[in-house]
Amino acid sequence: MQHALVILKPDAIQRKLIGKIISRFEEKGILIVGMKMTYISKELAQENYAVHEGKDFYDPLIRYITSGPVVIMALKGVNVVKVGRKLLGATFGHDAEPGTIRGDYAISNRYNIIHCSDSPESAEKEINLFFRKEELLDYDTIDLKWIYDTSEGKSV
Ligand code: FUP
Repeated sequence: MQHALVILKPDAIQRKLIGKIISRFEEKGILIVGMKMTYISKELAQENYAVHEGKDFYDPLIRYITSGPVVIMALKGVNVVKVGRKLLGATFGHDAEPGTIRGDYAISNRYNIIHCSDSPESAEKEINLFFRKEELLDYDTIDLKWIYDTSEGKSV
């Protein structure tokens, strides 16, 4: 199984969308294995968005992500990076398809509600950035055998 890091950004919290957004992941069959509500420090934000350093939207992006509490989740599921990115929709709210999280709740280029890792490699890096090992929980839910075919000893 794969992991992905998701951040419900400050606009999601201010607009009281936490429950609705988390439901999308739960209903899809994705397991939440770590979750916290916190502020992101400037240093952590800069590290998380290092690939965008130097771009014109970098400073406002850092201001935005550090502007209020966020909810950070570590997710687990088959191909969960790709699935998570699909659930989010396109980066800009006005581009994102209706039915996706950004498509339903965002219209801005920047205030786009949510972040999800874009590769398994960045997922691992981001999860290590925001969670200590002991904050990631190893458990299954009782519906696992109806979310996946587990009859052959693996989740298909
Ligand atoms: P995504 O992976 O979909 O979150 O998008 P990017 O990594 O390309 O961008 C990271 C964040 O920068 C976006 F979520 C929003 C912000 N951004 C801007 O504010 N302006 C831009 O032109 C592009 C991205």
